[in-house]
Amino acid sequence: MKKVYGLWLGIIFLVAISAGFGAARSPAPIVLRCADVHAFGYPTIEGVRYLDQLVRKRTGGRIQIKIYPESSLGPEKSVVEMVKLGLLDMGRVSMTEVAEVDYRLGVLILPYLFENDDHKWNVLNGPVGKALLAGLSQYNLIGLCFQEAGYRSFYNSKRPIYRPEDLKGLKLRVQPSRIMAKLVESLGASPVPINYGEVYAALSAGVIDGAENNIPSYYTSGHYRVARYFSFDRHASIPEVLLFSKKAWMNLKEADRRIISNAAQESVDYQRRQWAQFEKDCYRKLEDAGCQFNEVDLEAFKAAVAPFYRDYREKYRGLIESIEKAR
Ligand code: BDP
Repeated sequence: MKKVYGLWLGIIFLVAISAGFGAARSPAPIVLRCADVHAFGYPTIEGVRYLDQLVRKRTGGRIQIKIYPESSLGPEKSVVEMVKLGLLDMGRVSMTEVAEVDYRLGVLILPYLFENDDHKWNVLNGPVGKALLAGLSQYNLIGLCFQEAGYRSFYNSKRPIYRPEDLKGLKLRVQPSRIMAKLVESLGASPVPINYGEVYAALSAGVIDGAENNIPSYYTSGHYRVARYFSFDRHASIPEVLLFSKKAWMNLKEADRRIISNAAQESVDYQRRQWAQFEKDCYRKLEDAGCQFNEVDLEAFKAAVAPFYRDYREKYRGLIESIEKAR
């Protein structure tokens, strides 16, 4: 009898504790969910993890970021949609996907737009970059910051590419983007839009011959195993962007928003350093794996995209000129 009595007391005690009686409990933290297509360890995610650490520290743990890696919440297109609708708090995505929502951002994915990294970061950190991020607000998105994503080049399973003509007839995966499809088409290859998470299967099945991306993605996606020719044409340096849902943003206190946006700015330098190291490590591993790298005839590539570029110069009148001035 005594035993049963004790058991009941124990249960009542546990229930009381979990209901919060008798103890001063701090409110549950705000957990912001953030999607990424990459795995932990990839510099985009590491940038967001650094941001999480800063935000936790500065809010005494009241606000935290939980990352959902490896497209676990869906492809980037749906992530952008979910963030727009306020169904998801944050998404780290490629600028290419956001340019489908806000066409002005498409200027940043044009081929050979930036002369080098300094030029690129002058633009991204300067008035043009700030205005482009701020413009996202009309699409219910808050552009928190850019991230580094190196240079994208073509790779395929058939042959090394030295000149644009070598691309003729190849079926190449592009990000689901009108601009990227047009670019590949203008170079004589057939663009096949496929979500990032599905490219490996398409390459292995021979549905496509190749794709284009930076060195870290070429390595971590495993594409190098099925497409061993990587040709450094460096046609675009497309920044990553960290998006916040405007709906979730408006639910935060002004002071917390300031903490998050300042911390996001601070995370950029960290992310860029991570990128530089990661890119080197991936390149070494790719060489060890026997991938075939080659430089291309850059002048021929620049000449080949010139007509394409002229069309967009019209479309992005003013913007391109400001970007060129920031050299
Ligand atoms: C990677 C970007 C990622 C894109 C992917 C792609 O980091 O955001 O989804 O390219 O090609 O470099 O789709």
